[in-house]
Amino acid sequence: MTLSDVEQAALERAFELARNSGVVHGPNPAVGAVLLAPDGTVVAEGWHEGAGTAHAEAVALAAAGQNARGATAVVSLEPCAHHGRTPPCAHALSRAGVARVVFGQRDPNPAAAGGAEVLRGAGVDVSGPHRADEARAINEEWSMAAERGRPVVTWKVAASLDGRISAADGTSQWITSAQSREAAHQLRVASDAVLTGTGTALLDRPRLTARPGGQEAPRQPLRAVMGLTPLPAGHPLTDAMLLRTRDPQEALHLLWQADVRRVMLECGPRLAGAFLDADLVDRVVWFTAPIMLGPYGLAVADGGPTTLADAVTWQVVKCGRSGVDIRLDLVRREQ
Ligand code: AOF
Ligand code: ZN
Repeated sequence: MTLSDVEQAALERAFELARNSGVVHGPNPAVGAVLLAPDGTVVAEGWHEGAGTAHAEAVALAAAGQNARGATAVVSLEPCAHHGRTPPCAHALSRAGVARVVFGQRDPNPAAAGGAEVLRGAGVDVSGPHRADEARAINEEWSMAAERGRPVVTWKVAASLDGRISAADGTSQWITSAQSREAAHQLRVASDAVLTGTGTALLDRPRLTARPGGQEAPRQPLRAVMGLTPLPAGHPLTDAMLLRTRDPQEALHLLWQADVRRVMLECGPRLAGAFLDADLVDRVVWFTAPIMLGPYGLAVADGGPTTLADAVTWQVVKCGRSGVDIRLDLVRREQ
């Protein structure tokens, strides 16, 4: 299972190609591949540029041509074994005469996994996973989604010290500082979809677009609204994706089918309760403004544990200031 220095360097290079590929959204991972000749020189490199385009291995094989014969393929992710939008890389590698395959992360996508076994079955020497944590970190959210078979959900909350997201009359703009709102737009930029409920849509009339620095980002997340209440004509979200359900699981399934893997949840207290009760919140980004809003406007108004022992504990992974506010980044504590 040990790698030569040349293979180690090639794996590092494959990680770098993946990180620089620009793939940070959508249903496909960032992947890099390097083909090494038997003497250790680099024959070709390749990287993947997103869903529908050739996989990293296929790009490298095409660049190498006949020189792939007898080569070692070093890939950041286990080569795929399935016909998805593109043909299986495991077969392409063995057909091209590649002698050895080194990979970083094992493919967490059940539909595509098994490439290592296919390659071994074809007589190719396979070594991996290597530096799996590092490789996984390149595609952390994509991996989380693949493992769960549903999009990863980040719930963003802008609340007061007393955990309120609106005042008694429903006003909520703006509880948190401009810096926190800017950070929220950055979170939208990093998401495949921004999801809210019809209740919040009707009450706040949010646009849900990503506007970092006050400018519409060139690439916008899908805007999605879930619920059964229709939006009136002229509402800013009538052209958003309408998910006619109140069930978080069903909404996530519909979003998954629309190629969404990273969902940012920006919602009212009832939808938040439904997602929490269904255990479908993976991360929370919680902004606390140093104000008190009184007894109305709870961040979560539905569900919740009936006794303390049943309460979910969250783990604080980051804690810091955001303008005059406090920002907490939390993940669900693994049991
Ligand atoms: C990629 N790029 O370089 C590799 C991938 O629908 P497809 O055919 O593009 O297949 C996507 C799956 O293939 C993906 O989820 C992953 O499991 C596997 N490997 N995908 O997009 C690549 N090597
Ligand atoms: Zn592939």
